[in-house]
Amino acid sequence: MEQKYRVLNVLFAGHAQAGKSSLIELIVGIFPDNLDFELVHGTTVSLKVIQFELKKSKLLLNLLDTAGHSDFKASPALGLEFADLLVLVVSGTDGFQARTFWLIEKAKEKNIPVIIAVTKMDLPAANVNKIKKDLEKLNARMISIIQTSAKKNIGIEELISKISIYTKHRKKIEEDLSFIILGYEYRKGLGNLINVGILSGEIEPKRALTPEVKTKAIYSLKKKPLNRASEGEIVQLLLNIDPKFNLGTKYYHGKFISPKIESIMAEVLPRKEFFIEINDPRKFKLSLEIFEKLKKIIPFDYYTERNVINLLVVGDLQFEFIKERLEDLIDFKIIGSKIKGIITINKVSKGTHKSASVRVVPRCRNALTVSRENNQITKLYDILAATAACEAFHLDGLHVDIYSGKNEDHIAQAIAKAVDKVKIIKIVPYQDIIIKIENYTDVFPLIEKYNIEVLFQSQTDTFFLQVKNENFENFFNSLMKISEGKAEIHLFKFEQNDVILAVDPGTRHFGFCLIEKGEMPSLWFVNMKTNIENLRSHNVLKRQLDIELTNFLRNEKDIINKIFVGNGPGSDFIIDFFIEYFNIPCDDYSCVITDLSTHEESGGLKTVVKSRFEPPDIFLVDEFKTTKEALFHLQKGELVSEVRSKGFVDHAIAALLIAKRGLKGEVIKLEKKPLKQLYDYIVENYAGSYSFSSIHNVNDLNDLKPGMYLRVKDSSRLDSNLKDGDIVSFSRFGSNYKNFLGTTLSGNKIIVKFDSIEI
Ligand SMILES: Nc1nc2c(ncn2[C@@H]2O[C@H](COP(=O)(O)OP(=O)(O)OP(=O)(O)O)[C@@H](O)[C@H]2O)c(=O)[nH]1
Ligand SMILES: [Mg+2]
Repeated sequence: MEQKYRVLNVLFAGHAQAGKSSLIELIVGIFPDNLDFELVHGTTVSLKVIQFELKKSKLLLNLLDTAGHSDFKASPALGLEFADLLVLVVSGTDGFQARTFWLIEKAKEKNIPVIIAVTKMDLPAANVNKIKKDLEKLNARMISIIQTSAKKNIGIEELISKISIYTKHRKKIEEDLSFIILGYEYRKGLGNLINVGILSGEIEPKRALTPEVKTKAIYSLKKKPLNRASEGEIVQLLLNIDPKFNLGTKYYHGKFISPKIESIMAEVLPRKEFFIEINDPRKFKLSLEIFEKLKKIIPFDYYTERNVINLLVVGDLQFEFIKERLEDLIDFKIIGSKIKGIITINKVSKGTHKSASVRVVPRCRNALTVSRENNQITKLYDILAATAACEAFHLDGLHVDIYSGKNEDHIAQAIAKAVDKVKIIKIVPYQDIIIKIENYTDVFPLIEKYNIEVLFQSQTDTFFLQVKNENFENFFNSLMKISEGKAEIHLFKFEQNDVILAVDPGTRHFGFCLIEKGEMPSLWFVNMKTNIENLRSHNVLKRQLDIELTNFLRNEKDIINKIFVGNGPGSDFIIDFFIEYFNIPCDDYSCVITDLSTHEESGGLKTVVKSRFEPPDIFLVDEFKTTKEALFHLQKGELVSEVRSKGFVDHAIAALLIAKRGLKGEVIKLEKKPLKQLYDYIVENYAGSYSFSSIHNVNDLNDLKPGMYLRVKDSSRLDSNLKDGDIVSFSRFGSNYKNFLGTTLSGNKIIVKFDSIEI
């Protein structure tokens, strides 16, 4: 029956509490929220697909209801990957809010047509003209607006008829099959079915998707068995395996591709990490099973360390969701949490909303701080209601001054408005390890498997990868295995004592990167008022840079001791500026240190190699010529993302790459016998997140006894050069111990026997 029907996938998305679910209920007669958490909290968590047939026009509508709360942003992100049409639900009383802007931007990027459904028009405060004005500001006047009310049943017919005039050309029937995993449904007797949206081609039962994975059967959402399904349809697949794919996984070219690499789901970064302790091993195992089930409802990650489970979530409400599910079954203790990475803005901004008036100030390397009438208050979380806080929750690199505000909702909206006016800058999450790989090119299977971001790939065979801390060991072992030990791995350890500022100078855009001891690199971008080639405006530009950099560097200005400048069109200009700004005693550029052999020929500045100056040395380094190429990869990854300005990513990343190049001397080479080095460096640099146990199945220093055997995973070729009986020394193993000595018992299997411990 479905075959005769035209299919249209309509995404309902909008800010939290705008009235999306209510609108769908009015159309279909079914309220989409069905999870306990959703009903208790009155907010949608996961993506729902509700079908609605328009018999007259032979149209099957797949209505996709999504979450508005930013902690569950993954659900609209997932919907955007498959939607033919976006119904942007905007509350008539609140107008445009943070999520509204984000959705309009994404729909534009993905060429998805938009209809605006203004809800709550029954309320006296509803104001559709304000929404029209907001649309004008966005240059999106063409979007049609329909006024509705779920309470008074207004505008539904008009909305449906507007939706039904859209058609989507399905031209890819002959193309290869591709689909996206939108959800899971457990069915008694059958197990887990996956809900897939077919992106192209056709699918039939008993079809081999990969050598291991086959479709056993296909069902419609109404649970009817189907002989085939094609592009645009949402159906359920029963596979020959118990599916463990993450939500948002796409299948194409015969492969399942992780959402972290491919889609805008990748934007949904974990922003907080919670540590949960469970002492009973049986319950620990059970909780992992619960987490696996929950991952089928909302995307999140976790990793374990002994009896602690570390949950990576987008925000507190998402954690609440997981916690509530766990609480019913298991006793556990929350032993801590930390914010991952920092997101901040680029300049001071003010916002007002109803009774509230606030000012937000970027604080690049601090977590969120708040003051009300000049009194410091602890955390914004304490004063903001969960559903209202929208993006403000995640703008950790901020200070917020609250001048007035009767309630939390007003304050949150005012913050969101202030933030909306300025650029948002994201900074690298610090848990990740950045490595460089040489001598081996076939790293892509591992990139998928271990959810790795490709930061940079050179034309030769060098890769810069950002590897999740918790995946590092497995990744390392696998790489050694598949490359048969050929791959050369370098680990980036940022120079511990230097504070480094790097800049990628363009003629109009400057990217800055600051690297400090024990800190993640911070990025800054300056869009110059005019082109630096215009000599007469140099003084104006220098004043602009002065303000921007002072804002970015704050107290760190005085402790910077190295500057790396990319050899670009603006390098002479920025060097001049730095000499003044940092008050560097420097005649004839004698403070500039360069290793550029070609620089003199290019007619640039004369350079003298000198060892040291106080304060900072300026290093002129070869610019990455392939910034564009890096950008190509980076935009898919998450190192940095920009919200409004296109130039930001390009230059800021280049600055980071320049800084890394500048730190070339600090790159540590891991040998192929890395037991010692791998351990040392990981423990030294990432202490707390790696334990010896996860590498060697030893839980404690005390567990290591002379005569005991230490087995490193069979798959590892780390020590393939070792011969039986070779002596292995483990140095600097904890402060109380000088050395461990071991003998290898079997070179390839790397079984090491501990011989002695020097204390
Ligand atoms: N007065 C009035 N209230 C409405 C209308 N539509 C929804 N509401 C109320 O607004 C609140 C949120 O409605 P939902 O439909 O759950 O909103 P939502 O957009 O799905 O919310 P999230 O799932 O949290 O993003 C509920 O209390 C509804 O009763 C409307 O047309 N008029
Ligand atoms: Mg809802």
